[in-house]
Amino acid sequence: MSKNDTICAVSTASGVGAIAVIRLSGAESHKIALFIFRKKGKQLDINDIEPNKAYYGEIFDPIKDDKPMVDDVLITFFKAPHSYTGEDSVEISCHGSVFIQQKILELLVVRGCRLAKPGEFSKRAFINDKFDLAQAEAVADLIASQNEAEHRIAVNQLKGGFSNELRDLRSKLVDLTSLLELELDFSEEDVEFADRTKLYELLNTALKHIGKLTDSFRMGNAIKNGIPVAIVGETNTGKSTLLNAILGEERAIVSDIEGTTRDTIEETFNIDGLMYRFIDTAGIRETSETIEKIGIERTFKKISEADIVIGMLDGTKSVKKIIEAWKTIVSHVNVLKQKLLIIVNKQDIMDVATMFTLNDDYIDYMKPTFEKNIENYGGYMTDEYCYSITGMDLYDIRELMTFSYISAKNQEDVDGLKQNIHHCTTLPNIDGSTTLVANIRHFEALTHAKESLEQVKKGMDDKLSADLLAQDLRQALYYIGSITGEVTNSEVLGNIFGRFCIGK
Ligand SMILES: Nc1nc2c(ncn2[C@@H]2O[C@H](COP(=O)(O)OP(=O)(O)OP(=O)(O)O)[C@@H](O)[C@H]2O)c(=O)[nH]1
Ligand SMILES: [Mg+2]
Repeated sequence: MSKNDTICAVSTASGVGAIAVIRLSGAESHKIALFIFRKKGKQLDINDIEPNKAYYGEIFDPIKDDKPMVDDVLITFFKAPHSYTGEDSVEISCHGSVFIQQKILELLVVRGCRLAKPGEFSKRAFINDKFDLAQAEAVADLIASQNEAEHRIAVNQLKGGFSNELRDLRSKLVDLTSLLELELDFSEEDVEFADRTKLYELLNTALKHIGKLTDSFRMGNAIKNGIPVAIVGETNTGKSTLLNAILGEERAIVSDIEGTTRDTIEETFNIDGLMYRFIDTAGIRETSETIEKIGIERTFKKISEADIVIGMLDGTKSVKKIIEAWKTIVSHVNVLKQKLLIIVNKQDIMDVATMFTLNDDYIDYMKPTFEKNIENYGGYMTDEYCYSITGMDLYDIRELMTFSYISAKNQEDVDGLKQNIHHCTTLPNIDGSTTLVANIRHFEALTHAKESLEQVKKGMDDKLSADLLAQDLRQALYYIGSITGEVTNSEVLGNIFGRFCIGK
């Protein structure tokens, strides 16, 4: 299959719409489109076509004797290299009937077009240097973006912010590699062109830079796939009821049988423009049932992966039981890294006395945990002391011990909970210049690059020869270059563009 054959596809979403856009790209695209287009009953000459101008006219079937009209269309011709793909291309805006779309495609194919494969237009754009690989992936992300934060990350990547950062990094490392390689030519003479102190400096800067990018992945990924919020607690506390209340649909099975939810259930939900991934988990309890046990193991795993944990307590239980359940949850959450929201459910039927006791006595219940060593301080907890033993300041601990009350079943105070979730989400300020790594392929490449650079540093500590250092440096360069596509192979390309939709 020739690289330059002319391809065509419907570029708008599949199905019926008000209008649909059919796109052609390749050396023959103008010629082929003109075969089936007429304006005021006349076919146009290819030499009279003005690029970037929309022509109003008809697509007709040139094969049938009476040459019937297929549709009223607007058609635009683009001249290479000034097009999305960098090739001659054409866009036909027709009415959105599926029949019309298929008919036009059929006419184009008869005239020598080939149906495009997924992502083939973007792949051609990449090959013609219209953008690099990271930018091509940003196109896919942009199409898939569902909220403002996701959209901003994609726009930044598309504009080349991320690519420029990588290019900078890469060019510095290339300079270094060349200096090291120069030493190889003079290996007999024991010279060092690459100043080792400078080399250390540069490596440290590069490592810091890459570290910042890889660190941003947790957040970038959360924005892309939804910030993970795990709903956890003992069986029958109402976790599944809460999931349903948040989503506004009966997604999870609710019943008064303990251990109803066996496996985790995940659903995304948008709160004020941010996407959250709510994870309903199997209730925590002692059980000998194998499947339930596996479910509970999964609950613990989901807790550790979540950014926000909703620890749910059953308000109809005794205060003692509630506090025990609370402790179990707290012990599984890394309160320094994760946000924990403690809620007491079933406020509609819970005993008011329980509520008072919980509110008044929680400090006492906390004492054994956080104030164990405090006697030395005469029972007075200072912020500094609190921090030194818990790693948190008093304010945060108080927050951890603040129970809020809801009724998931009656949807009471569920909106307040949603607002709390939104408030406790700490997102970096994403503006046009923020680079967040949101793509697993980029994250992996950066992680490998980091490992290689660390290897170089270690090699320098061990006074390894320039050729060995250069080898690891080249490895790091390879990984960084693989992100933007400066080095790549057809398998990687196939993988990336294969995930695009047809017509993109
Ligand atoms: N009165 C009252 N009952 C509730 C409330 N929330 C849940 N329930 C009831 O509590 C029972 C258990 O609810 P689920 O949502 O299935 O509880 P769960 O925590 O998912 O339970 P497991 O999946 O077994 O861990 C059901 O009978 C619910 O109707 C509430 O706010 N008030
Ligand atoms: Mg459940």
